[in-house]
Amino acid sequence: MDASFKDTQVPRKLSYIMDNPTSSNREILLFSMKEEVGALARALKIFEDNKVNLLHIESRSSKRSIGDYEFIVEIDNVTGEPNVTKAIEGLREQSAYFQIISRDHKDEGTIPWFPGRIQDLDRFANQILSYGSELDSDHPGFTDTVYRARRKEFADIAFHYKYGQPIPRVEYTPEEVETWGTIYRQLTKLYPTHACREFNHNFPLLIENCGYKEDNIPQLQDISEFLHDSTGFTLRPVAGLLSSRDFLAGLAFRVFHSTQYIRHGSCPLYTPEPDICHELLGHVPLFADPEFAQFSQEIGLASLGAPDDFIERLATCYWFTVEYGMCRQGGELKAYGAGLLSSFGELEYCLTDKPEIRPFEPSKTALQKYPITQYQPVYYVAESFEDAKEKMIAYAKTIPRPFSVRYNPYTLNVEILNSK
Ligand code: HBI
Ligand code: NLE
Ligand code: FE
Repeated sequence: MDASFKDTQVPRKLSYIMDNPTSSNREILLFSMKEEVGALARALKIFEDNKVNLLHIESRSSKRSIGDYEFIVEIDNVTGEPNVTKAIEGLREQSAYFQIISRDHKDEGTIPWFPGRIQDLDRFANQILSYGSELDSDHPGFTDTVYRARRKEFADIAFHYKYGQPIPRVEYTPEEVETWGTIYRQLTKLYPTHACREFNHNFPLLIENCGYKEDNIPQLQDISEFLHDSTGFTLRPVAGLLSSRDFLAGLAFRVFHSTQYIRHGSCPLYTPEPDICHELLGHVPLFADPEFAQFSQEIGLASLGAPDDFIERLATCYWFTVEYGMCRQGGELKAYGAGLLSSFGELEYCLTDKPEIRPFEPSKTALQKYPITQYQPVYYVAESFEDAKEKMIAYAKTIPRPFSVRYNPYTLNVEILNSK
């Protein structure tokens, strides 16, 4: 009864305004019943009686309660539809164990919705917090109408993108290539001394295989294919900033949401916003490293269904590792965070004696406050990616979740395990 094939046939709203995320919402119900003849049929009857559309159903024997059977049912919850509430209440009464997974998770006890299949990431596209054609008044591109129109073109690519499609190629203008060139020229001078070993190993491969050079902005599709061959990571175009929850969820599937536009040419050496220079020069060389890829995926997996306060802590760990991480190699400090590797200004600054340096320790790092529009006053140092990964896995175990998750690399699905 897996109706997932139907999903692709449903016309999707392509709105630029944040869709009301609760107007029509898939919800997952996890419940258990005594193993006896007709148990599931009775449960399903409740949905039928209340005319609730089922999208997917799975069953298995329960590990929580021996002899019980556990069901995972995905429903189409149309908010304000009293039948759905009635069905849920009816089912709750009949089940030994009952749990709701929903985008709308203000109720205590409801687990925040998360993608279970890689295709589910298509649902993030119109949930962005801000995007290019609506720039803030202090953005250097605010009064530049040409720049704003260009940002809208890029936003449109991302809004229309669906999983499995090749990422549309873009012809960058001479001014855009010029901005890239300025950044590329400056940064490549610093990489040999300032970037970590893994970065300097992969960077030449990107020059060889993906068209990294001063006078060419590489194409996301070529890089996505390169990363897929190296670590299974792929790129998805994104119009602007996603919520931390959505952004981190992508990492669970080894998917990195990448911007495609370039920063405004007036201040090339530092911008607080991600742009193509940041993604390609900062992030991509590290996602081609197997240990780093696994580390990143662990943060993603830890985030699935986590409560809001833990999402914030995981986002902070992400910030001080993937974005602004430093590491010790051969007794010297090196940068591996993308925000450092894409900013000439901050890459130079991070190795001076101005910032404070502390060891990466997720339970402490997760609580650190940080500025987003200026150089970081504090950096955290990882001993190695493997060590950082082990620490993240241990930290993830402290997140309150009534289930654990496992990524299945064959089906590209996340499986919900009923034992913690
Ligand atoms: N969204 N598109 C995009 N790119 C990012 O780098 C990004 C994001 N949302 C949140 C975020 N980064 C981080 O600051 C953490 O909150 C995960
Ligand atoms: N400050 C970085 C840069 O200028 O490339 C971008 C950081 C994005 C989080
Ligand atoms: Fe980034």
